[in-house]
Amino acid sequence: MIVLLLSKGIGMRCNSIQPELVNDHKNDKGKVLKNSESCRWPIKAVQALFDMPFNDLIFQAQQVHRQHHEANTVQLSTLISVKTGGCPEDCGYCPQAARYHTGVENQAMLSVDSVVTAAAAAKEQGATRFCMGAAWRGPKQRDIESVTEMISAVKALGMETCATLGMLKPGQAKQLGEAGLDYYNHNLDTSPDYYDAIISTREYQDRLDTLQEVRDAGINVCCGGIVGMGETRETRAGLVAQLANLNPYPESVPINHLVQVEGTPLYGTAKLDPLEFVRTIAVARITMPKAAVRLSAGRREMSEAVQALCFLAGANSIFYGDKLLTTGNPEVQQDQALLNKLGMRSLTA
Ligand code: SAM
Ligand code: DTB
Ligand code: SF4
Repeated sequence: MIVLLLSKGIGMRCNSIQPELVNDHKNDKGKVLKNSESCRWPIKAVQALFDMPFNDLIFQAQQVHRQHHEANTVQLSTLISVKTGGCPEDCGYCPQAARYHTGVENQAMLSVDSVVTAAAAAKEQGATRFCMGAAWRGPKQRDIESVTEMISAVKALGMETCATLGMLKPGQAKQLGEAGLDYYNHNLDTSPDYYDAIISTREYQDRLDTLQEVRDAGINVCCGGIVGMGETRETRAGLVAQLANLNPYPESVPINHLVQVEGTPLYGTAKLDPLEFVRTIAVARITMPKAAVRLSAGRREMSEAVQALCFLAGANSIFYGDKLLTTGNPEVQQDQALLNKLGMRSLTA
């Protein structure tokens, strides 16, 4: 039976089969975070959602979606790679890692002018957020100085700003925030138990530490992961549980489908059943009711029907524009046609 639990307190809702209501929350450093009546999602409860009959799961996700969001609205974010390739890390999915031979050409930092031109074009096409990505382990101080210029200039166009620059050292998030950064994207990528199969050059805890820096600087957290990397359903549930148990959970949750790029270790991984991807979106929606759940990388390889199911399952944000960072995304006209066909409208600035 599907139960809707309402907290007795400040009105935070836990929609689920069996979430646990907790008052204090320990983060992974063992630090107790106070003033945080929230839901804790045991992996078993998240797995139980994944295991529901498909129609029941999608129905519940759509109900949760409608309690917290406008049903037919989607937020559009455009990506740009401000520094491409040559990354020292070993993320097994990534075409920008220097150690894999993927054909991605290294490109030095873009100029502020060219970033602003691209942002203005994205705004013209209807994007409300502009996300700047860099192939770094983390930014150096001089990188922060260049990126803060870009952030302020994009912000001045009246767009929301987002950056994804890798791990942040203490103090760096604050500088980005002061420049006008609205969101910082840093993904957990997968569950803690599968993590070592994908990345060895940084720890799971490093990612959690960066997310805490972002939180502490008062910047919105954009944090999600990738599915289709050969993981099990339990691993997908583990990822969603990690995200949902962040306190508070991220404002924005990108669910990426692995884009397989020749030359990366994950190239040739067995394909994930598209309905399992839809389930992941639905479970993210139910466990993080107020978050924007972004149907992220991998849309170009998805049918319109699967994308429509993702929207039905509660996705309400997409990457918009012909390119992600180095790989393709559906053409703008194609996305506009899809949204029209579905009677969906985009958020306006
Ligand atoms: N270098 C920074 C970092 O790793 O934090 C920022 C850019 S990195 C490309 C941002 C995210 O893109 C990764 O964490 C991963 O989740 C996603 N990503 C990278 N390559 C991908 C691929 N081939 N398919 C799906 N998602 C991918
Ligand atoms: C996110 O979660 N997905 C985006 C964004 N955040 C930076 C990146 C997807 C990258 C796909 C592979 C590429 O184009 O290089
Ligand atoms: Fe580097 Fe980011 Fe790619 Fe990892 S995901 S190899 S850190 S660019």
